[in-house]
Amino acid sequence: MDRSTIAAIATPEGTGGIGIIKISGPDALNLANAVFRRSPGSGESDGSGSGDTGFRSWRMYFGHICVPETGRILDEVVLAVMRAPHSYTREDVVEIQAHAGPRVLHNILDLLVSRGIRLAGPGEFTRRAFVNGRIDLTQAEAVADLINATSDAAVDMAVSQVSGELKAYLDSVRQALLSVLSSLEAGIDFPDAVDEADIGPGAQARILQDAALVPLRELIQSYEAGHFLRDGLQAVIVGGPNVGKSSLMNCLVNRNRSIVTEIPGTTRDCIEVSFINQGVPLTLADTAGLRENPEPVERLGIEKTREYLATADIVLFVVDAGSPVRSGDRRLFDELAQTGKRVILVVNKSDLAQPDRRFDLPAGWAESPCVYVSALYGNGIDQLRQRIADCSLCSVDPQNRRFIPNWRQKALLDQALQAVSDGVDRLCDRISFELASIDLREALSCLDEITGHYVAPDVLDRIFNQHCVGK
Ligand SMILES: Nc1nc2c(ncn2[C@@H]2O[C@H](COP(=O)(O)OP(=O)(O)OP(=O)(O)O)[C@@H](O)[C@H]2O)c(=O)[nH]1
Ligand SMILES: [Mg+2]
Repeated sequence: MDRSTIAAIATPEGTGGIGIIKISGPDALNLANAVFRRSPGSGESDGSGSGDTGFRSWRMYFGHICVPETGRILDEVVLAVMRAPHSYTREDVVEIQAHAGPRVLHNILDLLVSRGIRLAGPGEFTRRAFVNGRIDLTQAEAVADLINATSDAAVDMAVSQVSGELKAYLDSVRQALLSVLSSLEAGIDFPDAVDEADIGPGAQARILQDAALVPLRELIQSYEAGHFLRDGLQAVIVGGPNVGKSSLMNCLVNRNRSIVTEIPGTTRDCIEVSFINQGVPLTLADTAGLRENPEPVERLGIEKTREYLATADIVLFVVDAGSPVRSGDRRLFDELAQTGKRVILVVNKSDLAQPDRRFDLPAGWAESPCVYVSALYGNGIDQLRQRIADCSLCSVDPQNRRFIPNWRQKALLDQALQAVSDGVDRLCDRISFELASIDLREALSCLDEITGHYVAPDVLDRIFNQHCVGK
C-alpha cells in the first residue's frame, strides 16, 4: 500500500462555523507541527510518549496555522491529534479544525501540499482503515451507506453494519464452513484415522444446513425484501390521458411539480421527484398518458414511459372512476401482470363516481392492491402512501433489517449459497468428499470477498471510489 501522508478537506464545500482538514500518515504529526504555532498554555506536553513534536494522542491544541517562511497567519485553529494505532486509519492522524471558508481551507491545504503532503483520493482514509485491519470490507462499505443514507431505516442499518454486525454474522457462517471442510479433508487425507461417525456425510450436511444454508438464505431474502431501504424505490405513475396522473404526483409529493390541465396529453416528458415516503426513499415518476395514435411528440413521451416501466419497482396504475376502463388499460395491465411487477391500482376521481355504484374493475384485476383516491380533494392519499410503503417493506421484520446486504454482497451470497447446496447434495448422495470440499472452498472464497479477507484490487478501487473525498 502507498504509505505517503495524505490530506483532504473532510467537511462539505461552502461556508460554516467549522471546516476540518484531515491528515493521515507517517509524517502527519511533523507536517502539522511545521505549520502550527501553538498558543501559550495550550495542551502542554508532559513529555511522555509524545515524540519530537510534543503532540500527545487524544489531545486538542489551540493555535494558528502559519506559513513558516513569511509568518503569515492563515487561520486560528484547534488541532485534534490521534496517534497510531488509535485512530480511524490506524496511522498518525491530525485533524485541523479551522473556520469553514472555502479560501481558508484551500489555503491551509495548499500549504500542506507545498510541504509534501499528497491530496487524498475518494475514500482513501477508509481504505487505509480497511487495509490496516481496523475494519473489514462490510464495515467500510457501510461507512459510505451511512453518509449517503436518506432515511432513518437506512441510517439504522448502516450504523449496525459499521459496528460490525454483518461481519460477525458472516464470520459464524465461515466458521461452520471451515469446521466441516477440515473434517472432510481429514477424511480424504487420512481415511483410516477418522471415525466414520465423526465425518458421517449426513451429520456434516446437517451442520451445513443449519449453520450455513439457513443464515445465507435469510440474508438473501432480507436483500430481496428490504434493499429499497438503502437503494430507494422507483415508482412510476401510468395510465390513460387525463386520468389525473400529474394531479396524483403533486398530491403525493405535496407540491405542484407537474403541470395539470383538463387537456388530454398535457404531460409529454417524464417528471421525477425524490422524497421519503413513510421512511423509505422513493423516486416517483409522472409520465405521458398512454393512448393509441399519439401525435409525434406524445409518441416520444410514451416511449419514455415504457422505459420507466421496465425499470420501476412499483407501478401506480391510474384509472378514472368517472369513465369505463379502456381497452388499452386492459392490455397494459395484462402485460405488467406477465412481468411480475408490483402494481397498485389507483382509482382516481373517486369524487366523480356514482355514490350508489362501486366502480367496476375488470375481473382479472382483483389480485392487485387497489386504492380509491381523489387527487383533486386529497382523499385516500395517506392510504396510498401506506400501500406504497407496504410494497417496499414486505416481509422484512425490523429484527432482520439490520442485515440487509448491498447488491455486490447479495451477488456473492447467491454464489455461496449455490456452492454450499451443491456440497450438501454431494454429501447426501455420497458422491464425492473431494468435490464437496471444492464446493465449500468456493463458498468460503465468496464470503472472503464480501468481508475483504481476499478481494481483487480492482474491486477495492470500485468500492472506495464510491466514497467521498475526506472519508
Ligand atoms: N374531479 C376530479 N378531477 C380530477 C381529479 N384528479 C385530476 N382531476 C382533473 O383531471 C384533469 C386532468 O388531470 P391531470 O392530472 O393533468 O391528468 P393526467 O393524467 O396527468 O393527464 P395527461 O398528462 O394529459 O395524461 C384536470 O382537470 C384535473 O383537475 C380528481 O380526483 N377528481
Ligand atoms: Mg399529466
